[in-house]
Amino acid sequence: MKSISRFLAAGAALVVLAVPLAQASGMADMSGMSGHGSKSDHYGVPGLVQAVTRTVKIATLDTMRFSPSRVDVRPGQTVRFVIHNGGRITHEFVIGDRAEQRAHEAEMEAHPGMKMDHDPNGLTLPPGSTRTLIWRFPRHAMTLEYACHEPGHFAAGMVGYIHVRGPAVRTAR
Ligand SMILES: [Cu+2]
Repeated sequence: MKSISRFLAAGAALVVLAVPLAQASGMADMSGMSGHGSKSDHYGVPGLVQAVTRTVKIATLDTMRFSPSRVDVRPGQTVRFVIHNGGRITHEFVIGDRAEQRAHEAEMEAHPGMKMDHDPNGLTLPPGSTRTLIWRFPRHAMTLEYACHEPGHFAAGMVGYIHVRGPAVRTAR
């Protein structure tokens, strides 16, 4: 019985995870049709692994920097970010526009130690870890930021820039 209920719990967790992702990609496909939607519509949505056309490696540095600190992508492109923390302290990698980064920073100040892994646009990276985030960028040109919101890091300049520009990528689906 115990294993069955554990199995059911795992299934329920998968459904809970799958629904927001499906909703997010559905919304992105309707971009331009209506102004409302999730807060992340306009800066992209979690991407599907089958849609990845490019991998970008980024390192978090204990000097409160990302390397590289600038990435250029094309509108509509789905990018796999592979983030490596080779340092001695925990860092984050959170994608968003400036308003999202400000809001996230305020949230982290209010709740220190909070782990952001439940947000689809962010990762927490303990020392020595490598993690992956797949993101599909919006179909319009804009500048996004990736930032670390561990206490004091964003204020110290731990932010990078993603320039979405050039001809849009044609997606198969
Ligand atoms: Cu950091």
